[in-house]
Amino acid sequence: MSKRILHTSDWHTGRKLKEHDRLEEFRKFFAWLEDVIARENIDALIVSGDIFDTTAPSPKAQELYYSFLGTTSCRNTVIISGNHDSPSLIDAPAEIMKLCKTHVIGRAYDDSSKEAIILYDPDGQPEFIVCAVPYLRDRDIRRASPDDDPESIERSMKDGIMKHYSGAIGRALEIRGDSDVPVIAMGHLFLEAGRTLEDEGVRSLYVGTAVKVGTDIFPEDVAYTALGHLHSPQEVGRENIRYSGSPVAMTFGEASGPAKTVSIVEFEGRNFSGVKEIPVPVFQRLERVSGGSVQEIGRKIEALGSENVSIWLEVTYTGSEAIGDIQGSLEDYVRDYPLLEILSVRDEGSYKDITEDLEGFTGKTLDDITPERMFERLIEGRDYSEEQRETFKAMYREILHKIAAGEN
Ligand SMILES: [Mn+2]
Repeated sequence: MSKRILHTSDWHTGRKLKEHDRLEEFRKFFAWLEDVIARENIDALIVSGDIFDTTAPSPKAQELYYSFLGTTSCRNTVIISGNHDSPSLIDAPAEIMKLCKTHVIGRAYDDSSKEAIILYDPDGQPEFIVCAVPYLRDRDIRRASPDDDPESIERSMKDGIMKHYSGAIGRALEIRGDSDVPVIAMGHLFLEAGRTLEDEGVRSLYVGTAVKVGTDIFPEDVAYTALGHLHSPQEVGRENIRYSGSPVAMTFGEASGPAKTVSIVEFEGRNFSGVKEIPVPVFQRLERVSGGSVQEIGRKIEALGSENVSIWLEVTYTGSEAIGDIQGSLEDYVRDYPLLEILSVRDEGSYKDITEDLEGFTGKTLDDITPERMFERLIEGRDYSEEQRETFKAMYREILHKIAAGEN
């Protein structure tokens, strides 16, 4: 008989957009998710990190999360923390969560074999073995040394990640033995072949510059690898290694990218037998509008307004003529459409002066330039040796990584 899991990640519950509350969207998402779980006869729910958007989510955001877990019809749930989560906040209710068949792993164990978890079917037989490896922080996998340089840090982090996974997966395969129970690996990390929205021309603050590892850390014996961290749904290398992607568009850039999905994965015996992506409805439309004049932008706003649905707008003015108060000039257009709301206005013209000075940046806005590229540009003109340059770049990447990971 076949068995199925629902794989999702990167909920970022409590996420705000330009200070706009999005709790209503998350409430609708959880209701929709529960419908899918019931309709599709899901045996286990697998959530691969970034449960909350910050390490200190609001009580309202936590209420949505706990209400969903307390009422879901899913028999078993496994949740790991991501780089945005507080490991101790995720772990705090671990014991009480077990009462509702939910396993949470916030902080990595020193002994990673403890992250191999057995899920049981209603007859008390093992149904899945899950390697619930949370996002691995520097201190989880590496001992700092006074001789550290950025390259050795990266190398030892990679080694630490490999070792940690091999402990968890090794234990899971040992438990499985000759049985027919599928082994599922989880992770919140950046695989080398993973695609980010940045590759599609959208800057993403969500990924940062975490250490990347190869797909070879997941042996063929693992039936399925359920990943989180990258927000576009995608398989990496093999059909059974996947990022489910985030269910709610985090930014205007994400909203214009690939459709949001959750993944339903099927197993025959111990083997992966197929995956289908279920598109997540858009609970709040986000649209980018740009134009070289207020009138041009205004016409586009009117066209969206006539659709008569709630739309949040990000407006970009691309004209060269300086306009004092673009937001004010556009209010006349939105006034007639109560369902439209302008969340942000970008004046590309004002960036031009800054970016045109910088060779290679002409015609780009600050949003198109990655922090790494800007830093490279900064040190290019200076009298450093190639070796010094590489060292500075690696140190800079390390800082970005720590910011993205929410570490201090
Ligand atoms: Mn994320």
